[in-house]
Amino acid sequence: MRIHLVNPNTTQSMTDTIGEAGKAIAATGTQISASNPTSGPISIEGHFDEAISAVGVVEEILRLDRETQIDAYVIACFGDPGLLAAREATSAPVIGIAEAAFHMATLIATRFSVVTTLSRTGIIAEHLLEQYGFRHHCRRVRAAEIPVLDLEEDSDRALEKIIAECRLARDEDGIGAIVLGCGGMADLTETISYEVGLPVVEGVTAAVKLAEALAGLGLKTSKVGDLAYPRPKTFTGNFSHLSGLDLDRR
Ligand code: 5HY
Repeated sequence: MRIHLVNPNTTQSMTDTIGEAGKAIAATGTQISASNPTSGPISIEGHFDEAISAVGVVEEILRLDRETQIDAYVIACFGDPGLLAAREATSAPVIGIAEAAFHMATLIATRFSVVTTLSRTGIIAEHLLEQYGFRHHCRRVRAAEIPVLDLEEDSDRALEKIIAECRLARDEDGIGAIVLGCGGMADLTETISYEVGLPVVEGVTAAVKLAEALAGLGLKTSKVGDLAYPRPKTFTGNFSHLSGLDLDRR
């Protein structure tokens, strides 16, 4: 089985962190690969970055489906950018790390809090909690107030701040688990869980295991209704290469 992780930001070192975290927990027989778009934001820290990155996510999935056989995709950014568009574009399952982490957290705790990077992106997680139906399971979306790339460039200080916020969540929120709110935190799960004394659910690893389950069951994205392949049409300008794209016939 092949699972491909798409890092929607364009920072290769974070893509490497994400890929290594996926490989570390993949089952025997599961091949993990990872990539990021060549064009797009180096980090995703708000609605504007999310919108731009979503195109790159879908283009990466179109490219990989053209070039090889992928059994499932993971969108490795906590805003799940481009998730439904990606599901239109491929028949493989596509899992966002936020939805994966929320699902997993509700299986081990009745209440959890999210700890993400910047408070300005917290609303994105709140919107997803509502959209996915987990709003009443989440007590609070917190932020360590660290720029996303500090996870790569100032990792010791970033870890300290994340642990401190997780400890506040443990002491104040009445929760049983923590959800880490950034793909770049994929290698921090064990350390944070040890330091905080709570189960920690991290989206990349949760999504890989869910992807293995879906692919193992032979389940693919439904092509009936709104997730059917996009209707072929003309695209203009920078997207003209998508004109006449007829994925049904591929
Ligand atoms: C992520 N940004 O997972 C999000 C985290 C965030 O570049 N990868 C990013 O803070 O929204």
